[in-house]
Amino acid sequence: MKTKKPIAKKEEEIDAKKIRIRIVGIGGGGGNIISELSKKLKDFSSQKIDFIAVNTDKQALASLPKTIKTFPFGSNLTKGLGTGRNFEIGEKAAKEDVEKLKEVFKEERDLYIFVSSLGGGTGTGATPILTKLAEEMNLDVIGIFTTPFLFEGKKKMDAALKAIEKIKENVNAYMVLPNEKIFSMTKEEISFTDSLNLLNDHLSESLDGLLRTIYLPGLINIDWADIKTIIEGKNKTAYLNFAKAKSTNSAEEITNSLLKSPILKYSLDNADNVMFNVEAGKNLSLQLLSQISEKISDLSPNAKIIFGLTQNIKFKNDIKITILATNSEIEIIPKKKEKKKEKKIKEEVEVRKNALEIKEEEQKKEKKEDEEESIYEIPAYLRKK
Ligand SMILES: Nc1nc2c(ncn2[C@@H]2O[C@H](COP(=O)(O)OP(=O)(O)OP(=O)(O)O)[C@@H](O)[C@H]2O)c(=O)[nH]1
Ligand SMILES: [Mg+2]
Repeated sequence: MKTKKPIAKKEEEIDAKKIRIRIVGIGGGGGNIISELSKKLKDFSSQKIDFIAVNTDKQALASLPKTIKTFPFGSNLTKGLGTGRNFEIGEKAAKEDVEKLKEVFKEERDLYIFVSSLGGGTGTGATPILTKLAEEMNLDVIGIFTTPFLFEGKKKMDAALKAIEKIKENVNAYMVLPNEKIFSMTKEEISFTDSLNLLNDHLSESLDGLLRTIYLPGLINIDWADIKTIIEGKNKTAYLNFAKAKSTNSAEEITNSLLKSPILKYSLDNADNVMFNVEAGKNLSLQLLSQISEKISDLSPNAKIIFGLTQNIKFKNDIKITILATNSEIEIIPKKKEKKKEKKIKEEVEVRKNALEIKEEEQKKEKKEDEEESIYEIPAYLRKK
């Protein structure tokens, strides 16, 4: 009997590897993050992934690596100097230059990833205009946004939240990373810039995992159609995270670190699509793989689950797993630590009160039973045996 050649699968794979992605960083923070990412992804040709930074601040654009295309806008209004933290100016500048901004989408791409740090003037004002343009052109967009630290003030946070409200209708899926979460990423005192880099690095590693999943051929391959399935639709929340481990770690440890991102609180309970890809050396055991897969499936009972496996001989005993899940609740504004403590104390008081009430009720019940039992001649403790 002739064995059938898997021609169809091969063609699919080639197609998937041909897809082109543009990563757009908007404003200062967006530019910083994509600059970090471009360093991580330097092995991918610019034919596959290209980077473009959009800003009103020409000096900020000039400081970016040469691998990033720069796209200044709004010079009439801002003279190339930024918006001075004024998102109304950012919005106005984008609206005035809307025809020029369309050029960001002039070359055809299969997917756009928008990265913007909300709270300042340019990112907050211009991102909703850019996502609206993308929606009008029927483009697939994943949005990744950071929200400001709580100490930066309510005004900035409100502006960021308002922008998210405008943006989310116009993107397939969006992820919100609160800068406030950086506090839980380190115990040590850290400079402001280094702290931002902690988040930027983590996000870059996650995105690196996603893009490798798309581009590297897999033993169990995730193809472009799979990614499209995950991000199909509009206004979906997204959770993208990675975990690095050793093949000696337990499935429990690995899944826990995958599902507990330090920068994004998320639960898989109501997720509708979950894609995860395992990149590992030859030593990865089938048992570990199946246990991890089972745990993820158990946690997201209603989701369509897409699983991929990429072998990387350089990895030896290392494992990197990347997860992308859509449509579940995300925490956009994390509570301040003090608030958390306050809540915990309140809950403890609540529990204690309940325990006292229950104890009292039990005592009353026991007393009543004793009284009832006392009418029998045989002592209660003998009857209970
Ligand atoms: N995670 C992260 N957040 C950043 C970074 N840079 C700035 N931010 C945050 O993003 C908010 C907006 O700052 P920028 O991105 O510099 O502002 P912009 O969009 O360039 O706007 P203007 O400079 O006011 O025109 C800040 O309040 C910070 O909370 C970064 O590199 N990483
Ligand atoms: Mg700026």
